[in-house]
Amino acid sequence: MKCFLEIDPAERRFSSSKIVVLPVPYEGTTTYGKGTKNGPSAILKASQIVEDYDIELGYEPYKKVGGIHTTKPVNVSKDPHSQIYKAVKSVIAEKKIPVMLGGEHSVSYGAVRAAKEYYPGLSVLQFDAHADLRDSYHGSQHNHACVMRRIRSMCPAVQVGIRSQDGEEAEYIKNNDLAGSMFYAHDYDGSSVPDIVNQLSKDVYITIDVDAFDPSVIPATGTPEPGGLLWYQVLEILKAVIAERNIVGVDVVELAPKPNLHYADYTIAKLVYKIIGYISLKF
Ligand SMILES: [Mn+2]
Repeated sequence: MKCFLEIDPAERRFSSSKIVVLPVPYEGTTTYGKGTKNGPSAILKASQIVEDYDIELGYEPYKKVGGIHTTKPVNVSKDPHSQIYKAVKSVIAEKKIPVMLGGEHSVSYGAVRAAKEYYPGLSVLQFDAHADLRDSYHGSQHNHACVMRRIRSMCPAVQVGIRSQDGEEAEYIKNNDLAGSMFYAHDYDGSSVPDIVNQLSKDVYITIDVDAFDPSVIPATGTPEPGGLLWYQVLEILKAVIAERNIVGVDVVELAPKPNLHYADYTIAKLVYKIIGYISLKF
């Protein structure tokens, strides 16, 4: 597997890099289209042609964060959730920011668990088409459709771009008074950005299921839903949140690369670098 961006090996050292990219090729419970285990390698490959220089920021973000280190793929062949937890914890323990590339969405659980240990006041910002608030699905509490239910049992969350949930999830939202933290796609516009920021605590973990994007932006995902967010809408939210909160970890999950649709892989590689760019504004 390649490293993130085509940069000099000296710019990829763990010791100096504030950003550590972790490929997590885990796919255990996908529901519909398959292939998210191939997400990390496709994103890393596409990152080779992402321009190092960011026009919006006017510099090369990787230089400002001391370089970007990419780890070996996390071994998820056995006990994936604890392997992910350990890998993310080892990065946070060094005061670096983990940027995890999935893999299916259930990978976020171990990462948030690790982050919460170091940042007890943690909150989570989720971009997703799906509420992911089922208690269990297809017999597993660690199905990708349950990840936000698991995360909400650990810390508060704000959910953006949602346009698919079932009746049980609707009940859960109602019974737990969570409606104010759900930003549904059908009535989303930019005026929601300050409200999203204000609902997040000081330390924030960001999880991005790429199906939050409209399928015209990202068609390569296992469970696509029409009516999603567009590129600049997502960037606007990310920029505001990253400027006003302390980002302690990030993941981008559920890309399922498809032949002849390499623009989707590239878009996610670029998204990851935009996030690193917004984080670099604080260095
Ligand atoms: Mn989803």
